Amino acid sequence: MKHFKIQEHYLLLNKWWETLDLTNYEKSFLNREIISFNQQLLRLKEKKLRIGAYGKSGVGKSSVLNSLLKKDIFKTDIINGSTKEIQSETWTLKDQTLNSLELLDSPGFDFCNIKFPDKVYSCINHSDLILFIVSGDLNRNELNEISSFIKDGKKIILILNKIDLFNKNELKEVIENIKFKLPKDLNIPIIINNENNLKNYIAKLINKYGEILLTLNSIQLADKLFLKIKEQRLKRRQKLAQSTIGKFSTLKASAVALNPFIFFDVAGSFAIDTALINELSTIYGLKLKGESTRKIFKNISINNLCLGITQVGVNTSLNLIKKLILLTAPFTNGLSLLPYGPIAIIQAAIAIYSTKILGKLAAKEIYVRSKASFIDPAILIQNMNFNDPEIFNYINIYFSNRNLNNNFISFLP
Ligand SMILES: Nc1nc2c(ncn2[C@@H]2O[C@H](COP(=O)(O)OP(=O)(O)O)[C@@H](O)[C@H]2O)c(=O)[nH]1
Ligand SMILES: [Mg+2]
Repeated sequence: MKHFKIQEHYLLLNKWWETLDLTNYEKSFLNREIISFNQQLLRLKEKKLRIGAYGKSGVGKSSVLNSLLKKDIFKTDIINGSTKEIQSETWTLKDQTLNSLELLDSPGFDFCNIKFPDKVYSCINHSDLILFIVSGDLNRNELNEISSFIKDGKKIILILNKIDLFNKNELKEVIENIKFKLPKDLNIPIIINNENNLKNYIAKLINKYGEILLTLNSIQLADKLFLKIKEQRLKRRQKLAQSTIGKFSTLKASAVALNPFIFFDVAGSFAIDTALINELSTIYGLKLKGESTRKIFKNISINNLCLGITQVGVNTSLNLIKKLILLTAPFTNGLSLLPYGPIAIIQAAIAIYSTKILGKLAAKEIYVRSKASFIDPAILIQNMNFNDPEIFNYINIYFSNRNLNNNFISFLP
């Protein structure tokens, strides 16, 4: 653990950020996220760890932080707390690898006088470490807040405050109850706020994991921003792709329907499909050479027999009918040309339908291939080695949730 290279991670993350190449629209769309990520990146560079206190009103958040600071910095109040906005204070702890520590005090999450409750959650959610403060057994709201943090991949410590209000047996029971309600696999530490107990625990934890917590949190924030950018880009491409597919369907339908010659379909249809695949790949930023286009085309046709059959099979059988009609035409004095109209319409409908399916499938195929061109900050986390379950478990939870949210198939045409 001593060899953890925080500087190296900062450089990698900074490089990722610089090469991201955001458009002006993206910059204004994600303005808030970008600002807070920049701040985090700066804290990573300066090795500044941020610790946020969170909990209901009146549990003693401000008091706990004051006891850590050994100074009455944050205002406390008998009636449901007096903190109305997030406040911060630098905490000097001796014997640490980090350059500085910052403590954030927050209004109670259940406090109805807060201007922007979402902002409080998201600000504390950006901290590298969360002190979740309670003054007794956990209620349902507290559990909900805790599970949100866990889903967001946050490292939290539960702090039991106001223990002077319990006798020994009651205290034991409260701790048992809390333990029972917390998720078992995460081993969230429950620390009693008793004299120097809490300070010693945090000091030890930061000494061992401070740099890792700061780095992981920075990468996680980068990752969350990355997913947002990706979603936004895919949504924009979805619109473009949809209109391109529409354009090609119409093109093909008219080519098929208007073409009086029976030879058009196979060769002409392939040319249009190839052009569509190429145009879609340009939209998704994937440069395709002729060979890859054919591969995508082949993949789609093999994996989607139905499409192949509608496309080729129906075309051929209709062509056959068309051919027969045309062939018989001279012998029937043009009478048999009459059914040619409806057949052309059916063919055009099939052309539209199959081109739409082809476009959707091609976009999916192209998207999967183009994924490699996104630099994914999560890879940075995967490349970090930690054998410590304390860190490893909560990163795993972050990843399983991330992968659930990282299903971008719905943003494809
Ligand atoms: N009995 C007792 N009261 C406490 C303790 N810690 C804080 N308090 C009191 O609880 C009230 C609310 O504390 P405060 O820190 O303002 O809570 P916050 O709203 O979570 O910031 C204040 O009157 C504090 O004096 C404690 O350990 N024991
Ligand atoms: Mg307070």
